[in-house]
Amino acid sequence: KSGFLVRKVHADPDGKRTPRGKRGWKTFYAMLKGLVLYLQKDEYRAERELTEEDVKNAVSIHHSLAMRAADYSKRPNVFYLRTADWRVFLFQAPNAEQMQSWITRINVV
Ligand code: I3P
Repeated sequence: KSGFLVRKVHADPDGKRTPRGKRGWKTFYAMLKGLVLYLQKDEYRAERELTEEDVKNAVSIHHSLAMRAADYSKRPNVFYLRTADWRVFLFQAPNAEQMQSWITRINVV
């Protein structure tokens, strides 16, 4: 599965609140491959190799949990992703259907 997602980092490893200055929303082209959610910052190019930055931004979804961010009302179609190391991301999908599809795909693996 792949598509555009807008990401906000809410908590760093161990659940520590991400400091101000690092909490802004950023658009990525996301690709779910196996247990890894790759987030490409640059415009998506299917054939290009992963950059160092891509590797840094990749998120392991092993033992992670995705759920609709029912308590977050500033933007629509936002879901939480809580990882095994207790990081928390918010991701905004382009529409409700895409949001649900990402949640389902992340939680099924
Ligand atoms: C953050 C940015 C986010 C905002 C966040 C700010 O600033 O403005 O959009 O979240 O608020 O800290 P920065 O880019 O300097 O990190 P919202 O869009 O959800 O308001 P927060 O600290 O209350 O999460």
